Amino acid sequence: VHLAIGHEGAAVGVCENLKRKDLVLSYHRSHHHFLAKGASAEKLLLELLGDKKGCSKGKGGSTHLQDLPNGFVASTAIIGGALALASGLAHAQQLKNSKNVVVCFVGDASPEEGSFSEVLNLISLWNLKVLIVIEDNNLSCYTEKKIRQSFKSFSQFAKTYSIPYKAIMGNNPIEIINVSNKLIKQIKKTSRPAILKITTYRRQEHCGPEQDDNLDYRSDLKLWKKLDPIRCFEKQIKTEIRAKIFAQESTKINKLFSKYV
Ligand SMILES: Cc1ncc(C[n+]2csc(CCOP(=O)(O)OP(=O)(O)O)c2C)c(N)n1
Ligand SMILES: [Mg+2]
Repeated sequence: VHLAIGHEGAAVGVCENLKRKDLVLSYHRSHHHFLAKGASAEKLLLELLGDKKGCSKGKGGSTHLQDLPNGFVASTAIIGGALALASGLAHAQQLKNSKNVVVCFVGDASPEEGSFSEVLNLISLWNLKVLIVIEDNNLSCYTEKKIRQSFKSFSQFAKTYSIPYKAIMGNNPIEIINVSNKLIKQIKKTSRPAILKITTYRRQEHCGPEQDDNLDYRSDLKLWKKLDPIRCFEKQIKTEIRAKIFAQESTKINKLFSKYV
């Protein structure tokens, strides 16, 4: 079970802009994408328990989720695997003259796989409506990017294959909604793919519910706990509500004031 605690902003921010018929693919860390695309939380829990009433009849488990009526096509544990499916799915949409966009969520380890470059080449050449969302938590299991990757930025891939690229932080869901809204509109209008890199943080261990701060393989743990997207969103909402209440009250106070002056 690969939990997505800390990654929620990316899933909600992107899926908020999708229609039910738009299609989503995901990787081994996929619970948040499944829920954000409107699939049933109960069916997800039953799936984790291996129950027949689970979204994949209890046979897929955490890493193989599916909800076709809600446009959640599949999650798959093979790194880079979902990307190949996304290009095929988008090609099928193109042949059907469909307006649907295909969103493929991947981790920061996927550009280390050959399929990443192959898929970028194809989706660009064939003008496929694919949005690749890289959830960059800096880790592949327990290994940081700096000792895994020879390239400096994912944008280098985008440039090579002439694909529009945007990089944002993953702690502010409102910003993610706005940026991905523009990208998705652009993909639908131009029929060109795009890449969105979201810098995020994995709160738990690679697998399972534990959080072992003593393993000492992470940088910036304390800072990221403060940047948790749900916490940030809660603060933002409270500030907005306070501002609204103050605006309402101040009109009343001003009226009262003018009555007595
Ligand atoms: C082709 C392939 N190689 C290795 C693995 C083993 N593996 C499973 S998850 C994982 C880490 C992936 O990291 P990332 O893509 O950044 O996703 P994250 O777990 O950080 O969300 C690895 C190496 C795999 N599933 N598939
Ligand atoms: Mg990662």
